[in-house]
Amino acid sequence: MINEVNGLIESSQKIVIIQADNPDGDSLASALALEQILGDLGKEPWLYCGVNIPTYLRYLAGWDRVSDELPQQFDLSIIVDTSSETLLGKLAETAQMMWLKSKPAIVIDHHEGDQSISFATNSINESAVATGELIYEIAKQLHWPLSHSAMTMLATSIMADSRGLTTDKTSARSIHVIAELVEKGVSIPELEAARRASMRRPAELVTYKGVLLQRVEYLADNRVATVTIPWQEIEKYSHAYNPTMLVIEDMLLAENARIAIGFKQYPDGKITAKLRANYGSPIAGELAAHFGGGGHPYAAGFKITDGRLFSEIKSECTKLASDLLDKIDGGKSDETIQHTRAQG
Ligand SMILES: [Mn+2]
Repeated sequence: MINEVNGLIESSQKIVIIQADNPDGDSLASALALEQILGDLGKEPWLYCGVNIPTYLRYLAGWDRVSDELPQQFDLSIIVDTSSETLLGKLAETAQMMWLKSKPAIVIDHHEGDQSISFATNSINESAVATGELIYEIAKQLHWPLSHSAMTMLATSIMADSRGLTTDKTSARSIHVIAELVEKGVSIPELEAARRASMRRPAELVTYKGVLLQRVEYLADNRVATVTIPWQEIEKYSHAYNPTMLVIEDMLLAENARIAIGFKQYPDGKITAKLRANYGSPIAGELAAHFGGGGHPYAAGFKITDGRLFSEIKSECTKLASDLLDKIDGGKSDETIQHTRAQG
């Protein structure tokens, strides 16, 4: 497998590196690491992603080289950090998918499971905490050159998906890879300082966060935290930051809090909700699905456009959350826990 991958890369000149339509720290840093490596191998890499790179990732140098179009001509594609064709929807919409399928495609991904990309020529899909961990090991096996910036990106990708080496998928191997990267000169404090600097916000947002926190309600024995954001505030602050995201993690810090729900009310009657659950309370996906939305056990969302009253939606949502939590606590959690695996 690895030799076939090597052969494909050796015989190609222009190589497109593809991220799915849900770019994150792992996919972007992995793509940027590969871009470096392929460039150092004398190839012409091209970065593609169907959607805009989220602002919180724009501290990673090179994000602005990611294009939402495939180049006119290329020899090979490398799809990173996904094995789901549905996450390549933008290519399908724009008919560029035909173009992609007409060339060999390599998948490098760490979401092992039943999904696969049907047109992939080769797939390296192994358990790892991040795609960057796999790329590091491939690079070692194939003796690819690893410049300082490539190694920095690989470490960034691993630290992102492992949330600083703390998630359950973080293995001894992940820590070994980080240790080797540090030995070779990567500075973890530097990565962290860069990430934190990117999180600084205008002062008015910090003040507004305080206003939102005062508005948080703890319901159903303090297990369900809710906050509601009216249109005037969406209009005023959304360009700078998503109001819900300012407080949703803090809402989950209260004792007994199990799930946090951020509602937004729009002038046309539309209501949206963002849901985050604490570890051990994987009900977010099921709760969102009840309202026609979706997501993962710990992070999900929904949108209501049928004109139902907000007060109704809120009380139904709180009640169902409480019921789902009771069900988990009662040990009848089998159905609740079975959800699509998070694309981390
Ligand atoms: Mn990943």
